[in-house]
Amino acid sequence: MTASYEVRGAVAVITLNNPPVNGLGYATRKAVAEGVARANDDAAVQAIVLAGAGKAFSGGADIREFGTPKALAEPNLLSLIKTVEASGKPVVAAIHTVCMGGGLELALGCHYRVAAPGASIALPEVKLGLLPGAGGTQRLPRVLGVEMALNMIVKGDPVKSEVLAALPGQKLFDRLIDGDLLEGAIAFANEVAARRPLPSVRQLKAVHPEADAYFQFARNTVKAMAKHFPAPARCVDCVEQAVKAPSFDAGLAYERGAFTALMFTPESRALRHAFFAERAASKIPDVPEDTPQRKIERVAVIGAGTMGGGIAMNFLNAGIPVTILETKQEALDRGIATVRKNYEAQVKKGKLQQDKLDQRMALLSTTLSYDDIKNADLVIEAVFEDLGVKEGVFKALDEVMKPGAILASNTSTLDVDRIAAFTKRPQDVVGMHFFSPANVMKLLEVVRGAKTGKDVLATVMAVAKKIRKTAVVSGVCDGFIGNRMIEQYSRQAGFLLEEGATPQQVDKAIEKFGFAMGPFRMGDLAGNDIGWAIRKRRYVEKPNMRYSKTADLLCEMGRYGQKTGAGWYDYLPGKRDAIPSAAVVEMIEKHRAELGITPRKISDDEIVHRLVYSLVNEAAKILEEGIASKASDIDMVYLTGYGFPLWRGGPMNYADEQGLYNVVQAMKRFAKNPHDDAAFWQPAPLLAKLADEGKRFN
Ligand code: T1G
Repeated sequence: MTASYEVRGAVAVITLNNPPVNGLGYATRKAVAEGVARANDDAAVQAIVLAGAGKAFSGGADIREFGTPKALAEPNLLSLIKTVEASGKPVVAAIHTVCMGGGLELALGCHYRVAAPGASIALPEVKLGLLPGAGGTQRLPRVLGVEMALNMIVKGDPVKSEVLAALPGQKLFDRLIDGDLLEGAIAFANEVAARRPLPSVRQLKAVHPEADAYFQFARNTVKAMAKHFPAPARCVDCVEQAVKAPSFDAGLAYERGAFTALMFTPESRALRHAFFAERAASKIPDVPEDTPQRKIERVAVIGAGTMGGGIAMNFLNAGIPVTILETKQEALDRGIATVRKNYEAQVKKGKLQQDKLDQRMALLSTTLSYDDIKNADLVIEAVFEDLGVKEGVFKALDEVMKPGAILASNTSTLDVDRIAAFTKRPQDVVGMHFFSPANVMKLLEVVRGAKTGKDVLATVMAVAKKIRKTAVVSGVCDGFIGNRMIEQYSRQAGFLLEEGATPQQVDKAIEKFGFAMGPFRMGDLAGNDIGWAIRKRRYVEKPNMRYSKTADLLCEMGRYGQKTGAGWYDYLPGKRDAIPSAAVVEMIEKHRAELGITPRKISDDEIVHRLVYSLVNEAAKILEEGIASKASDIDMVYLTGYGFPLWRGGPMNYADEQGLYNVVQAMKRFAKNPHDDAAFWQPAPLLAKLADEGKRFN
C-alpha cells in the first residue's frame, strides 16, 4: 500500500508512503482518495491529516509514470485534489522536508496546511519543461500573491517554509509546527474540526493592482531568459489566468491545456531525460548501491598548475582540506596565488563572502615533500601529460601513501591501466578526469581501470557528488568517452572546411543548433596546439585515420588561438571577439586548390548533422565496447562537459528524437561524399541494429 490509514482519536491520518520521495503515482493517488472517502464515511472521524513518510511530504507527481497510461489513470492528480477539496471534513496537510510540484498542489487542495520549518517548498515543473498541471498556477497566486507565486513558478527553485510563512498576508500555511509535526497537525486538526464553512483556496481571489503592466513586464523578462524553452512563457500565461479568468475552473482548464501541450514538447522530453540521466549516471551496473566506501577526509593534489589548482578548489569548496605538492617552490607560490585570485574574483562578483574565502584558503596547505601527503585518503595527480612523468609520480605515491589511499590520475588521454601498473596496488588506482576549468565544469569522467576496486569506484562516485560534480564512469580507451567522440567531430569540422565551408559558417551553424561554442572558436579558446600535439601522435599510431591538414597549417602559421592573438579567427589585443580572418580563408582556399577540390555551398543542415552524427556513431561504438555502460551516460558527458544544448537532451537523445533510421540514412549519404571518410560513416553495428528494429538508444 503506498498510503497508510489510521485513526488517532477523532482524526484520521493518511500517510503517503511511496519511497523515495512519495511521488504521487497511481497507487498512491488511489490510496489517498480511498482514505478520504473512508474518513468521510466514519462518523467517529471529525478531521483528516495528510502526512508524508520518510524524507519528503511529496516530491510531486511520479515522473517515472510520465508517458505511461498510469500518469493519467483515474484518480489522476486533478481528480484527487478535487476529492480532497470536496471532503465534508477538514483535511490538514502536514508538510515537512520536501513539498514540491504535485505534492504542493495536493497540499493546496487541502483546507489547511501546517508545516515544519526548513521544508523546501517549490513548483519545479518548469525545470522539466512543464508547468504545474494540477492547479498550482491557479492556487499559489491565491495564497502567496501573484508576484511571489509567479517568481516561484517561473524559476522552479525551492523556498523554505518559514520564509513563506513570514510573508505578510500569506495564506499558504496556517501554522508552523516546531517539534513533533504529526502531533502538532493532529492537535491543529482537532482545533478546526468543527469550523464551517470549510476554507478552500479556490474561493480566494488572485489580484494584482497593475495586472496588464505587470504581466507585460513578466513576459519581457521571461522571454529574455528562456530562449529555446517554451514552458516559462506559458507559466506567465497561466498565472495571468488566475487573475483574469472568469472563474477558478476556467483558469484550471486553461492550465491543464497548457500543461498537456508542454508534456509532448521535445524540450520537456529532453529535460525529463536529463533529470533521470543525471541520477542514473551515479549508478554503476556491477557496483551494488551498498558497496562499502572509504572515508575521504584529507585530499592531496600533485601539481599546482591550472588543473591542479582548479581540482584543489573543488575540495576546498566542499570543506575538505587539501595539500598541494609541487617540485619547486615558485610553482607552488604561483599555483596558490592563482587559487586565491580565482576566489577573490568570486568575492568581487558578490558570489563568495570574504570569510568563506578565508575558510577555504585555511584548508589549503602546500609542500615539496611526498612525506607530507602520506596520510591523505585520496591523492589526485595532475602533472604534465606524459607517461614518463606519471610513472615517476605513481612510483613515488606507491612508496609513500598509506594503505587504502585512493590514487587517482587526472589524465585526459593516457592509459589508466598502464598508470596502475606502475604501482603494487592497481586496485586503488582510478582516473578522475576533470574538465578545464576544473573548479567550474560539472563533468568528471571516472575512468575505471581493469583492476580498479569496486569500493574505490563507489567512493569516488560519492566524492564526486560531495564536490557537486556529475560523475560518469568510463572504461579505458584513448580519449575515454568525451574526447574520443570530439575527435571525430573535429575531423568532420576540418573536412567541411576543405569542401567549401568557412570556420565562421561551421561555428555559426552549430551554435544556432545550440552548442555553446563551435569547434573553431573552441579551438581558439583551448589552444589549437593541443589538438596539433594529439594529431602528431595519431599520424604515428593511426596512419590511416585521415585529418584535414588545415588545422596543422594553421598551427604552422603560429596561429594557436587567443593565446597568440590569432587562430582560426583574428583577435584585437585583450579582446575575445572572434573576427573572421582573411589569412585563414586564403590558407584554406590554397589548400583546397592543392587537393583539387572545387568548393561547394554546404547547408547548415549538413554541417550540423555531420558534426552531431559523428558524435553519435562514435558513441555507439563506445557503447558496444562497454566503455560507457548506458547511452544516457554519454548524454550527460555532452550536456555537462561539451556545451551540448540541454533542451536537446544530449547527442543520443537527439538521435532518438530524429529517429535512428533517419540518422543511418544521413550517414549513408555522407559516406558517398568522396572528400569525406566513407569508412567512418559505416553505421556502428549497434546503431544499425537499433535502426533496423525501430528502437532508440535510451
Ligand atoms: N518522481 C519520481 N521519482 C523521483 C521524483 C519524482 N517526482 N523526484 C525524485 N525522484 C527520485 C529520483 O529519481 C531518485 O531516484 C530519488 O527520487 C532521489 O532523488 C502535475 C506533473 C525531490 C528535491 O520536479 O527535485 O508534479 O535515483 O537524488 O537530492 O504539477 O529529487 O534514487 O532511483 O534527487 O534528496 C515535479 C523532482 C514533478 C521534483 C529530492 N517534482 N525531484 O532530492 O534526491 S512534475 C519535481 C527533485 C509534477 C504536477 C507535475 C529531487 C528532490 P533514484 P534525488 P534528493
